[in-house]
Amino acid sequence: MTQALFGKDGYELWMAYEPLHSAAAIHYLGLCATVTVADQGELARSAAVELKRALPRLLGSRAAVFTETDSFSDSPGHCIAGTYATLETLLPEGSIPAATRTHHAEGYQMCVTAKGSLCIASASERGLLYGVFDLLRRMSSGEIWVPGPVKSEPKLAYRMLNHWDNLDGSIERGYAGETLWQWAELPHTVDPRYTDYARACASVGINASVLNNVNTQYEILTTEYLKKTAAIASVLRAWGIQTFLSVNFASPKVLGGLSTADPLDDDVAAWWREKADEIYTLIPDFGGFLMKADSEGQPGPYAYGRTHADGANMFAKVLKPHDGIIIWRAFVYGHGETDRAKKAWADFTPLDGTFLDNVAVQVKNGPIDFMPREPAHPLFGAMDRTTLFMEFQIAQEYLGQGNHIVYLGPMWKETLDFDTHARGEGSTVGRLLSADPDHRNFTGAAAVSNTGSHPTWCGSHFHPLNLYAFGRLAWDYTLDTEEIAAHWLSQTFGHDAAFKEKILPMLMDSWEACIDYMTPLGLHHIMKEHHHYGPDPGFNGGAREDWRSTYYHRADKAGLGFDRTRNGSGAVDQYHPPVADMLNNVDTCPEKYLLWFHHVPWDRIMESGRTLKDELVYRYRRGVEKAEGMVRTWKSVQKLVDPRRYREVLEKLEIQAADAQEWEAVCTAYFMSFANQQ
Ligand code: GCW
Repeated sequence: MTQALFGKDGYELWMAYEPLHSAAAIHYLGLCATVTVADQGELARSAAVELKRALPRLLGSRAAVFTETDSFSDSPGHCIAGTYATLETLLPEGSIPAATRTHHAEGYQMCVTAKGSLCIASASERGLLYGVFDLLRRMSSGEIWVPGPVKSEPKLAYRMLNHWDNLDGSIERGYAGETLWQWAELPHTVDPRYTDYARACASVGINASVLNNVNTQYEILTTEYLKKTAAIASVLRAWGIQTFLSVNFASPKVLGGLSTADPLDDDVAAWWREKADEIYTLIPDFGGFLMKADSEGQPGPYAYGRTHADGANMFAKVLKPHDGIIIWRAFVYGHGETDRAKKAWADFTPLDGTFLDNVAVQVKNGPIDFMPREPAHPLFGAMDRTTLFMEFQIAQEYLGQGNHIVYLGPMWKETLDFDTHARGEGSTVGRLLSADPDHRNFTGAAAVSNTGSHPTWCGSHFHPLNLYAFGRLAWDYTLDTEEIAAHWLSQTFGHDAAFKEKILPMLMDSWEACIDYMTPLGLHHIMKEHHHYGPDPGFNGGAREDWRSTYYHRADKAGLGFDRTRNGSGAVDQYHPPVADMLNNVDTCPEKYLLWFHHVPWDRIMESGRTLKDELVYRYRRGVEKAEGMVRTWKSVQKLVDPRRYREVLEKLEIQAADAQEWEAVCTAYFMSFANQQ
């Protein structure tokens, strides 16, 4: 029914390039009445394609005219985009201001030449592509940019999406339809949607994509599937995206017929070498492998008495001659640990310094599992001699999935700004991640994607914001999350100031709202079993203790929360001393993490002056009120958005508000049944 409503289906994401209002259009026509893309390579061609698509839409009938380099004239009103090497052959020496010049392989500068042309200059064609997208972002967000010198370089080298897509088309923790990858028809039919996927990624600086689930299917490494993968990789390559695969540790046994997958066995290494050679013949710029080993039933080196480093290093050696990398996940838990939050640190810190230099250990943002709020993972700052990549989750497995509108930028920022004190004050996770002490340009962040075949790509008209924000923050974690959301809003919904005034604050508050109605004050993992949607704080069954809600909240008549202090599990001491001391003390532990680290008496007086018991009730109520407020806010902008998007978003917000009520009802009834025993 909603399909029949007039309006956008969301397919174009933030790249609809709506006509600019006349002042902005005139302004930008004055900067790029004619456009020249000076380089000829594949990435420069993509940049030109995007400009040719965007400029006529943005600037209307007087759209910019494209010229060839031989007719390019360096003068005001012209825009030239090119690599330094090419520009030096076209422009007189000294034309490009040196001050903002970048030598970074992916960086770019935007400047005005001595004669007045707007210039997007870069060390590589990939930088050129990012520079072009920067200009288009400024234009399409309605910003009247007065060309001052801009220099931009990514703070992280690998900015990756991890798809948890299965070969049967389903997506683990996917809430936006089936996979984008049409395996059955590949490699013969190459869906044009791959190009649009790649454009969207490139537009926010994403440069790597792991196509398949970390819970793998072996078939991905068969020649048949490698050819299909190669066809996707060819599309992604044109937009600067390197293709990676998740592989199964036991592949040499299952696919290769060997009797073992022991990483120290010569035949096993030889099998992987041969497989890598095959892959690189088909995909010369293949990025490498992502590995989930000895985690949640996936095979790994432990079966052979080997360590994660033994496993990772075997792959590192196999991939090294091809310049590939192995990304080894640190998401391990269970067996021999009383507190799940402690397991990854316990298993991985002893291995620091033993990983080869093309191994990255990929660590989730927090020590449990993509909860609505977690303290930063204690591995950040604990492995000085190992490259750590960040793993975020864009798919909102535990945050209302495809239904709740929750802007995750502020959540990721909180982790990136978390001060580990690893190298003294100011050792934030963001700084540690982006530190590149030996100049190997080997840093990175990944995020579990929320994309699928849904018309909006991500599940609703607002879910793409999180994909966008991940790319922007992976490029530069110091960016302001409000500004990121503001740009996205204008690019997606247009430039109406009244709309933005209402919706931007709604988005900025949406994460705290979700925490309030789901897991306030440091509560975590009290969702329903398996699918993780909806509340089930009383859940006490199932296969494993550390999948039970009661394991995490420990409610009893004395109080609430998991004691991870030195009197409890001792997890606090996995952090550096000033942080550990701060978290260990109930009076200095931030309230947002209180029940994560402490078992707190129900009558404890909180910062608000309320008891814990009353504060909990208050927070759940506040969350519901915020969710209901989001519905009202959205209704107030009805006239400012097309009917289709208005209706489809309203439907989601109504689900969110109803779910918030359920969370409040279930959780307060459950927790009060303990508090009231006092
Ligand atoms: O969050 C949990 C998910 C699993 C996932 C696992 C992981 C891919 O519930 O579905 O498996 O994390 O990160 O490996």
